[in-house]
Amino acid sequence: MKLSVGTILAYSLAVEAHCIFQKVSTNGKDDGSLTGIRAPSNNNPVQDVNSPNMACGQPGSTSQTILNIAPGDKIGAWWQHVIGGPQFPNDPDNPIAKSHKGPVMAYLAKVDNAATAPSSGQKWFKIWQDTFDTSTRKWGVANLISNNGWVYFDFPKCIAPGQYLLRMETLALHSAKSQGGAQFYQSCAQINVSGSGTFAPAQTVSFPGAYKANDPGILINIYGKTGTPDNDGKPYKAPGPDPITC
Ligand SMILES: *[C@@H]1O[C@H](CO)[C@@H](O)[C@H](O)[C@H]1NC(C)=O
Ligand SMILES: [Cu+2]
Repeated sequence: MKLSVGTILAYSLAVEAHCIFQKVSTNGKDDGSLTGIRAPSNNNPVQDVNSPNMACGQPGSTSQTILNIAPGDKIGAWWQHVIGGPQFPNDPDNPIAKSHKGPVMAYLAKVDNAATAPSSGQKWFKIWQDTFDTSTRKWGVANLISNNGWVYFDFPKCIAPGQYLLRMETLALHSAKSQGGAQFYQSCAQINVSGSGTFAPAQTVSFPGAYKANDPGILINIYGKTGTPDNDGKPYKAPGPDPITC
């Protein structure tokens, strides 16, 4: 059989093993699929750091729900291969293909109304990240995979009450050695924070804008001397600002 280039392309796209952030849990309570989430409807990554989709992913699902969060809550963010979970039973690429290595990050932007605020034009600050452990040579994504797609972090105690967009990002670096090869997977959750925190970020970033295509955490060959994706055990600096400290 003679395969056309188009056929081969369609096939290789179909077997790509990407992922989507699509659900939140709060202190172990599952908030429900796509509830309070703006998620892309397909799992294709954003690869242009200047795309408006760097904020909350390609436009897809919308929700009227705003999730209530208290400072100090244990937040879970759930990533799966496609919306709903695995693409098919025993999907080996759920929650994401094991080839995908890189950091997982969380950002917040203060908004007046989390259900209606635009994804673009917001002022973001980073609240958490799981990047690369030089001692175990494990990437943040590896922790996501071993937890069936869940990443957990404590919502910072100092965050001031009000509504925010919570931007969750997985950055896959397996093809990042050429410019434009890094894969960005992000969606946003719409949240309402209670309590009496007073944190006001001294600096914020924009999406797009925060990242440059040649940032050392984006244009990077993570394959060490032995050809394994372990960054040769060297420290890795994720793109964007450092997470806030309360
Ligand atoms: C946000 O949380 C505050 C404090 O718990 C609450 O009074 C308010 O009704 C909440 N707003 C929304 C939109 O859920
Ligand atoms: Cu992928």
